[in-house]
Parts: sequence; structure tokens; C-alpha cells
Amino acid sequence: MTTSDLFFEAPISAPVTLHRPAKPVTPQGPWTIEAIQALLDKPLMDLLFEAQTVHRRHFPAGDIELATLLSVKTGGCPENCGYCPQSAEFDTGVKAQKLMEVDEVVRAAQAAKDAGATRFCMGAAWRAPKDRDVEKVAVLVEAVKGLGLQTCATLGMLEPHHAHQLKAAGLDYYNHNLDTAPEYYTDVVDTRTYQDRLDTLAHVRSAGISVCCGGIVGMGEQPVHRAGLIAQLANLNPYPESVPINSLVRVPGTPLADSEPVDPFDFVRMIAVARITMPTARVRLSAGRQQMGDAVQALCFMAGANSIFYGDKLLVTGNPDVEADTVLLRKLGLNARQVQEQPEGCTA
Ligand code: SAM
Ligand code: DTB
Ligand code: SF4
Repeated sequence: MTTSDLFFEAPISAPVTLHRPAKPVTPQGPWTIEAIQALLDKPLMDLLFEAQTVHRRHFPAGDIELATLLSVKTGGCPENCGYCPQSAEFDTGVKAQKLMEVDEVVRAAQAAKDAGATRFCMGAAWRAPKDRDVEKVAVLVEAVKGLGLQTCATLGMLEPHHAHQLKAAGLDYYNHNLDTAPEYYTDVVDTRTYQDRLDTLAHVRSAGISVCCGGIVGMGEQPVHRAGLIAQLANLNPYPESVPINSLVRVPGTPLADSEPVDPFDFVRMIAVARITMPTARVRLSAGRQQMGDAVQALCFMAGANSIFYGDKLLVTGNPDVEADTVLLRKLGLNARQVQEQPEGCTA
């Protein structure tokens, strides 16, 4: 089987009919922590049914987005995010590298496109890029956009003029995660504040770039912190167009390396609640798929995930290879499309 088998084959329920509700499907924000906690605590089958019902009202059956990541500037980061193998404070074996050259990035983006990705996300291990860094990344964005890919970047904290510069270069999405609830944030990182993250998200939004913002499950947080993260995301006005939900990749040398593994059903619950509270967002089943197994991933898709990171590597850690994903998506009847049809009300 080749990756082209993923495209334009009969979806599991063809032809696709969208049932558009006359009214909003779920009560729109503000979401209380209690309401989110109540969703998280539902019997799993009821929660899956509710999430899939919301999902089908907004997206065609079987539709999935493939986004490829590339670390364009790796390691040596001055921040101390407890989960991250790229912090200079932790001995993880990641070697610091300088920003990649344009032709190297373009080659990787073309390969991602040829393999079937529609979005290309460039990550840099910066606390906050300098003016000259943003100028260089703008060149990368323009080149990748020129290949006909959607562009995304994650570079750390941005000033308003950086966001405008990236928008002008053709940046479609900016990834900047809130990662956990505000109450748990200082347990995970203390070189910046939650408000710093919110400020960058506001600058990105003001510049007219779509927001990609999510978090990590499995950092030792309590259930209330998981509910708190979803509340923060869902109560952003508007909520993010893309919501990556990561399962912690426990990297030796990081302070969180010995965290308790997440109960797979609890992870599925987080996906379902993200879908219910942010009905038109692309909910991405993100880091941690390599440790997850096919059946849990299938449950995540049932819960409303409709995007994955696609390619053998995340930033510095592994991801299922393209061949394995091709087989899995085919088995599950999930179909990537070269040109995503956007259902009414869907901004992702
Ligand atoms: N330096 C920028 C920043 O922090 O926003 C961009 C890169 S940073 C690696 C992007 C995101 O990757 C983090 O916010 C976090 O959600 C995720 N991430 C990093 N390490 C991870 C890990 N070990 N497991 C799961 N997600 C991780
Ligand atoms: C996101 O939410 N997850 C991605 C992307 N946005 C940048 C990063 C995952 C990183 C996993 C560990 C690593 O490979 O560095
Ligand atoms: Fe740096 Fe981003 Fe890693 Fe934090 S998550 S250490 S800011 S690369």
C-alpha cells in the first residue's frame, strides 16, 4: 500500500451529508470547571456517544487532517518546562542546533506534502524569538506556503509586531499551548507565567493568524487541572481553531520523566471533552501516539479527534511511521483529503 491510497477513496459513509443544526449544538461558553468535570466523569460510552454526535454535526465522517512537524531550531532552550527534552537545563542528550537553512526546510516540507500532509508546522526551541529570528522564519513560512501547504509555526512568546510580520509572510496558524490549568502551571515551569502565554495568544489572534492551542495530559496533574485546562481553552473568545491534546512523552533527563503513565481512557475522555466544548475545532491527537496502540487511537477518533501529527518524528522524539499510519487510517476508514472541504461553521 502507498500513501496515495489514503486519498479520494470511498469514505466509510459516502456520500457525506452534513446535518447542520438550527441552533448551536452545545451551550457556548463560558464553561465552568464544574460543567467540564461533569462531562469528564460521565460513563465512558455516554461521553463517546455525545462527542461523536457533536463531531458529526460539524465534520464529514472519516475526515482527518495530517500535519507534519519539523524542528527547525533544536535544543538549548533557556526555559525550564518540566516536560521538554529541549530545555538547556536538563540532560536529555538533545544537541543544540542552529536554525535550519531554507532549502533544507523546503525539501522536508515537499516530502511531507508528497506523503499526504496538508499542514506543515515548524517548531523552534526559543523562549521568544528575536527580531532577526522572526525575519528568518518569515522567509521559511513564505517558502513553505509557496508549496501549497498550510503553514504553522511554534516559536515561543511573540511581540505584536512579530505576529504581524509572520502573518504578512503567509503564516496560517501559530501553535502556543497553555499546557495545563493555571493553578498547576508553576509546578511545571517557572521561567514564564501563564499570563505570558495568554498575551502571546492575544497577539496572534489580533494579527489575524489562526490559533493552535492545547495541552499535555500526564504531568502529574489532578482531574481538576485537566478540567481547568479545557475551561481555559474553551473560554478563549473565540476558542482555538486547532486543539492539540498531547500525552506526555516521558523523556529521561526531564523532571517529569517518572510521571505516572496516563490511564488511556482518561486520555480519551480529554479528547471527547475538547470536542464537545470546542465543536468546530480541529482536535489533534498529538504527542504520545507511539506509546498508545491502535485501539486507543481508534477510541480517540471516536471521541472526536480529527487530526494527527504525521511523520516519523515529532520535534525530537518519535512518532508512528508513515507506513504504520497509512495502514491504521485505512483500517479505520479515515480519509485524508488534499483539499479539505470546510463545513459551514468550521473555521479549522
Ligand atoms: N518553544 C515553543 C513553546 O514552548 O511554545 C515551541 C516548542 S514547544 C516544544 C511546543 C509544545 O510541545 C509545548 O508547549 C508542549 O505542549 C509540547 N511538548 C513538549 N515536550 C513534550 C513532551 N515531552 N510530551 C508532550 N508534549 C510535549
Ligand atoms: C504540540 O502540541 N505538540 C507538538 C507541537 N505542538 C509542536 C510537539 C510535541 C513534542 C513532543 C516531544 C518532542 O518531540 O520534543
Ligand atoms: Fe523551550 Fe518550548 Fe521546550 Fe519550553 S517547551 S523548554 S519553551 S522548547
